[in-house]
Amino acid sequence: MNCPHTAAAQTDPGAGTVVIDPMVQDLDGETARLRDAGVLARIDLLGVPAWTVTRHAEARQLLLDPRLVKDIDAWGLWQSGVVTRAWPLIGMIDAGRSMFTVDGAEHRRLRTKTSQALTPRRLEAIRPEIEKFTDELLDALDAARGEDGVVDLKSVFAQPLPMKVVGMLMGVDESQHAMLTRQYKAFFSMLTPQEERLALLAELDVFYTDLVREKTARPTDDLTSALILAEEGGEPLTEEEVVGNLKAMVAAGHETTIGLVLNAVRALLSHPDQLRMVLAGEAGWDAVIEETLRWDTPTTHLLMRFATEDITVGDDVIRKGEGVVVSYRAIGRDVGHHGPDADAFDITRPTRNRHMTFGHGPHICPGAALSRVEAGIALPALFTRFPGLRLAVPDEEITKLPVMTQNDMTAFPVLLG
Ligand code: STR
Repeated sequence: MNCPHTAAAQTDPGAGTVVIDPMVQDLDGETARLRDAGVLARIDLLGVPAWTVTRHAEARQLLLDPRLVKDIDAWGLWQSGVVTRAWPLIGMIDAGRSMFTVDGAEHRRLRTKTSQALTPRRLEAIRPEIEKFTDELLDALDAARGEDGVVDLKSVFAQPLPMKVVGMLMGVDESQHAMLTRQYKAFFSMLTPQEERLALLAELDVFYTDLVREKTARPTDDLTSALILAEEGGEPLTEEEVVGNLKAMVAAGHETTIGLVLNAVRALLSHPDQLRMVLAGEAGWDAVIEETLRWDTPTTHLLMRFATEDITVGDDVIRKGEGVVVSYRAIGRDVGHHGPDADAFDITRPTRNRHMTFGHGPHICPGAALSRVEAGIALPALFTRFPGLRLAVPDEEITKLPVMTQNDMTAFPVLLG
């Protein structure tokens, strides 16, 4: 395949390489192929080769291995100029200095305040506000019903809710939420031309830098202001570091939770016996949330880490300089970890809490508790308000967005009953 995204001509991906489809036409088929390709699989990401880890146990081990780092300068294909900013996935890796892109002691320095602000205990304080946003959006759903009774649960409910929550946390004004939603949609979509993607990332950098300067001049009680202020005796984060963390929080806090909420609703509507159990109080919403996280992960592939030394995994050797992706969807379907029926959605599954969807080790998702609170409020509120909720089209007609790393659908048309 001749790949237009890289400086050097690429050869055909070798036999055994799984080519990741940018159009996401058959996610389950692709997940099965990855699983069949082995513990470590070779993948092709728009002409760029990488390893991916597809099993729970080995992913756990690699996520604790300090020889794998986030620093893009450790990537051989980047050092040699084969991969450049012209590659459509570069924004997933070369995202500026933040807790998402550094390791070790520097990583702890960048991350501590954020993870402390997002503990279950601290989150109790914002629960009433999340409930209020949820109620308002349920009213909006009711009002947005078309003549045929159909309304898009994604654009009217699942998308604005996490944006409102992360916006409140980080101090991003409501007037900017629609702009951010539009920009991130274009950022993640593989249909967006790369020049456009780079331009929007530059615009977002200006937006976030302005916001950080504003909060530096007039601190408020949000997390962005807290990140700017120095710890007692500690060294403050630089402006670039605050901007990087802010970007990471908004992008992650909004995009991934959309998937969690919608995928849970979809799973319940297509497994009515399990929905009945939950509504009858025979199973908890937490079981729905954990099983959805395992079975239909919001993040399909997490890009990327780089080997600073040769790393042996089973019969394979990740060479120094090679890139490693973590394929969370395949890991959630690991039959060795979850049993032979790993492909089935089952909220009573004994291993439902033993998924790795939030990662593992030092970079484990700092927003995990927040997303659980959001989904734990949104899902019961939705089904309580609209007990007759159902899909307005056959489930097979729901399409995925052309996004390689996230598991996101185009729209989710429902009838509210
Ligand atoms: C998007 C672009 C950007 O400006 C900053 C970041 C850093 C955090 C990333 C985010 C990215 C993409 C989605 C990620 C998120 C962290 C968690 C989220 C990868 C690259 C997940 O999907 C798990």
